[in-house]
Amino acid sequence: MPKAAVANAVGSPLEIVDIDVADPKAGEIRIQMGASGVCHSDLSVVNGVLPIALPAILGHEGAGTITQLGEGVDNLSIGDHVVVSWVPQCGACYYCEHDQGELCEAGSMASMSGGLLDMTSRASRDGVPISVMAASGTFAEEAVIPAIGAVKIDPSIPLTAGALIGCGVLTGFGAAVNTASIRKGDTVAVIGCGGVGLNVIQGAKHAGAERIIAVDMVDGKLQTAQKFGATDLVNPSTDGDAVAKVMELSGGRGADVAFEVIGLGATIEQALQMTRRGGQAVIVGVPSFDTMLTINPAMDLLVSEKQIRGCWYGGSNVHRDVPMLAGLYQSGELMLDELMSAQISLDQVNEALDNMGSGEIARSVIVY
Ligand code: PAD
Ligand code: ZN
Repeated sequence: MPKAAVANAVGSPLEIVDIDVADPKAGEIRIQMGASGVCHSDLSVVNGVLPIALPAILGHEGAGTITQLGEGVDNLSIGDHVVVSWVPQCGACYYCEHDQGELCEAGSMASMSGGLLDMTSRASRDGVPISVMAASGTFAEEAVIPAIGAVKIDPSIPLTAGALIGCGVLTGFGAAVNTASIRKGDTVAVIGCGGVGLNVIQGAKHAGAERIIAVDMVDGKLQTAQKFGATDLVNPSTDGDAVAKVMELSGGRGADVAFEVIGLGATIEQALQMTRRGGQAVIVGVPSFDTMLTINPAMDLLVSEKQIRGCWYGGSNVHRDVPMLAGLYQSGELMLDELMSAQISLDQVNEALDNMGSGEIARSVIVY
């Protein structure tokens, strides 16, 4: 029986249990999970910040090998290595056709439902169904997922690297390249330099940003940020107010684009304050659903012509962007191995969630 890490209740550690995984239905595939990253969004489910139906198998940043095909799946084969997309993307709905695959109609419904495209899960324990996080549930040795939520990668790419692409890299790199369309010479600020923020930094560097100001409370995170392309480092706990620092570093004008990659109201407001007139503040971090902001629409938006916008899954078309990112990794332009600060077993997932706040951990990756 495959093992999985299950959240039973908000605030409780994940329980490692044996599960049953039913056969894939039409349009679904079974995968043997190879690796799964541990993302802050997993911790947010445990904390109750991100509400999903419990009990649930967490994990949404995974890659694995196809072991079974449901009826009608003809674009994938048994043995293929695939990255799991936590928003399955159909390619045919209004959003997919308007280059907003991250908002795919069927995929978004599935992703929020705790199940697959028909909103039911294939996983169960002693006959009782268990939800899966984001149509994936990658904290499991085996999973059945929608075929449109799998993107084939070259088998020479380690599944650990493939897993990281599945959430942190698509989201962070995509926030810089797709959502903000960073231009050559831009000045960028990134508040929060964890697994996702580091990828905003490497995406900004790739897009040609000249100045990349990393903001984090942990010096270890800032040192890693520098390796990923940050040109200036700000630790508000020792260097003072982050907004003042970014204004100073940008000649008093502010950043062309400021990203919030933590998920706190206060730092989202800071991102808007440190954005230049006419620039963009991009929300990547997921705040609790009751967070409200104080924005002065006349000054903060109208007269200053600033934009504030959300970024879901890096504005990614996964069927286009996963192969692109895998190619950048193969050509040495995308740092993925460096993101993986610890390889762990499934049993160590609670420790990885606990360690998320420490300076050393960029991403812990479960290897199956
Ligand atoms: P992480 O825990 O690895 O990184 C968060 C970073 O923020 C850490 O380095 C902290 O030290 C730092 N930090 C915390 N508080 C502060 C503060 N007050 N000031 C400065 N720095 C601070 O998380 P992650 O990188 O895995 O995820 C970051 C967020 O992105 C989180 O909210 C997650 O849920 C969200 C996310 N969003 C999407 C999306 O589609 N928008 C996708 C994936 C993850
Ligand atoms: Zn994630």
